[in-house]
Amino acid sequence: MWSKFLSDFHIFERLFMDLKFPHLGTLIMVEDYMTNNLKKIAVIGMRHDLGQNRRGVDMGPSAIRFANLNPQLKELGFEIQDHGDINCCTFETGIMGDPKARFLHDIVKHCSELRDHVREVVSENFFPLILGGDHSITMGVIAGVVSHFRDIGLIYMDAHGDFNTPETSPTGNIHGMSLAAITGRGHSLLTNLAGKVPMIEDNRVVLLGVRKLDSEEKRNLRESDITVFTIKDIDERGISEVMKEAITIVSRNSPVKKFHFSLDVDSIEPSVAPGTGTTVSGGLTYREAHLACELIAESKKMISMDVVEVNPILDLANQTGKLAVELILSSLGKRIL
Ligand SMILES: [Mn+2]
Repeated sequence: MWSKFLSDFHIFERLFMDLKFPHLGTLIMVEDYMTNNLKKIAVIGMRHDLGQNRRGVDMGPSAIRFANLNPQLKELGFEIQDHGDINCCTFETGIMGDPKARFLHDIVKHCSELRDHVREVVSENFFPLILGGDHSITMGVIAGVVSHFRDIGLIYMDAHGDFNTPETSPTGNIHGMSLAAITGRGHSLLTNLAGKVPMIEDNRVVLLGVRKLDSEEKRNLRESDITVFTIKDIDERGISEVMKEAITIVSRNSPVKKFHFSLDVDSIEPSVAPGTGTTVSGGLTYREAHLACELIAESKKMISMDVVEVNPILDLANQTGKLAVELILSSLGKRIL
């Protein structure tokens, strides 16, 4: 009866959207979502490595599942629907095209497919958990989430800024352009993935854990309204204080008070997370990473999550795959006591 009532509400929500009362539509949607929130998880693997040039990150979803993801999520009380992997081109079958934005058209195609898939699971009241793949997939994830929930915030945890455009990128690797595209900067095929530009406004975005930026990226980030907490901020203030402020910022500036969490495992210290392509020393410690995730769980405001850049070929006996699972569990509410 209750679910029938809620599904009828969906119709009203759509009507409100169509009638250009987006906030009213969003409010109803969030109420609806919260009644089911965090009960059902849709796991989607994205075997995608065209956004960078180290082979192996396409095997990330297997490594994470192999580290016992689904049984442990079930143990936490979730209903799991594993959608398997979205198949993507490989270096051999893709077309590199313009070296300033390598594999652009293939990446747009894959991200569009992922966007549609994410939108569908979100509309069915599933929490989308996306396993990468390189960080370019986050453009597709966010495009899917914002085409259902408008105006969400974003916590982007990364050693890098991912704030390049084809004009500024020293490598042409699109995984270094994700955050720029999400906030409306760069190639129009990427920025337009959600059909609205930007997908997320700067003031709803926190970039956290950064310790390596290209010079143009640095300038563009300074000029943006994105809040950046570098590793120095974390050293000085502690991860707890920084993370709480990050959650406040992304929720305060989001009318729906919800955010997406994008976790690049290279944000963590390479001795703890060696299985990733672009390591930078001096990252988050094991405990800092866990505490960050635990605080996210406590906020109860995370609406979707992706974990990216796990590269089993560079890993040591799946240490980084196992870490990814632990951090997913912490983000979804696993507690010590
Ligand atoms: Mn990244």
